[in-house]
Amino acid sequence: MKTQEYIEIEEQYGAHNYHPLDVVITRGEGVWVYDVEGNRYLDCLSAYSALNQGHVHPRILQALIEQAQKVTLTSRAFRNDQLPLLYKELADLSGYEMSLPMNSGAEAVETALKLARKWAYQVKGIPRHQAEIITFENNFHGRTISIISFSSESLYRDDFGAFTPGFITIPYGNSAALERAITPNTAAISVEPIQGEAGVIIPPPGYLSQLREICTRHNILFIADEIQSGLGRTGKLFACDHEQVRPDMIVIGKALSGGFYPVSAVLADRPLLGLFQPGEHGSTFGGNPLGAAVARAALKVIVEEKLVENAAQMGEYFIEQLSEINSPHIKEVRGRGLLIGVELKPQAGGARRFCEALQERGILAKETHQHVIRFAPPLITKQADIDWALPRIRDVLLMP
Ligand code: IF1
Repeated sequence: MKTQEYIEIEEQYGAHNYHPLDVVITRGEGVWVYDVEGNRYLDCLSAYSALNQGHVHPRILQALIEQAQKVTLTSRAFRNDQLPLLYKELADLSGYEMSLPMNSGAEAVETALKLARKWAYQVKGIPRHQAEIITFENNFHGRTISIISFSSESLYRDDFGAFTPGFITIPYGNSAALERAITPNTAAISVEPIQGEAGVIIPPPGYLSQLREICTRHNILFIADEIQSGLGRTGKLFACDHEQVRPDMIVIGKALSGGFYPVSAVLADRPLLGLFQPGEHGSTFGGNPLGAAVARAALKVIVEEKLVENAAQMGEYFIEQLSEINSPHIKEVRGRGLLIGVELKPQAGGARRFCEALQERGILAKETHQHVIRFAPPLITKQADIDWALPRIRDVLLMP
């Protein structure tokens, strides 16, 4: 079947909640994907950072196959022999004493919010049902009703109320705004250390440590959503590490499974994660042995293949080279590690046409927020891959 036939079937039978580029991928390997016509593309999106280890990483594939032949799902009514090892390895890697496994990123964010509320009532002493959680403009934490209740993007929320109460939204990048928003009922802040969906927005230097200081001073939990920025993407294990900030809870997902399987988790120390009692929270698939085995292999690849270090080095090179492109369309090139945004001027006519032109030249990238092209290739990217891409990117950015 040809590309157009797949697209027609998809448009007829599938819900139209996406506007994908017209490329039908049938195979992936490392940093490359192949479409049904046999064309090859450099993947500069990495499934929104879920593919930090690259497509179909052989060691993660092996773990998946081996575990799939043994046992895939036990439910948490019984124990399995993979989850304890994932817990231990996550603790050793992250420095957090405990973790709680879920599946999608949004579920793990919901988990963190529930835990913050429980902490507010049981530990901080906020009157029940009065806890407030502070969030930030242009945030992206997922698609559930509670999460879109604090979205500032009308597309994500306007037709989907009634909303979950208990959330306050303040500007991002301004620590004085946090100071002003705090009340005796403030339980937590939930923040992306770099805002991905908002267009790779990097907060001003010192911002995260200011937030940390304010939270500590007011006895407020610092929840970092590192679902996109974590696990090496920005050249540190966690983006908060750039400012030596240690959140009270870190939410991870995406690359925790190397793109094989949805696995997410909340990381925290025992005084917090120990608050959940049996029955208060859970998930049929969360912590299943297949997901746990895949996550263990995905973490091992990040460490043993030095993907964090590679992201730092390749990111610096990629950003430097992109910054040298002298295009009248470019407003700013910014990024950290291999999470890079090229913001175009409004007159450029939107990032979409540039992404389509990149596709024609064998590079898959995705626009975000109309004017930003996001470059986020897998963390296994080598300099030769970037050198292959650069003249093509330059070509596209020099289009009229
Ligand atoms: C889609 C964006 C990226 C996330 C952060 C939680 C989640 C995400 C920081 C939820 C998910 C994805 C979802 C994907 C598009 C994508 C995205 F453009 F929408 F914002 F990456 F930049 N926290 N981000 O980035 O995780 O429940 O999806 O597993 O199509 O919605 P999830």
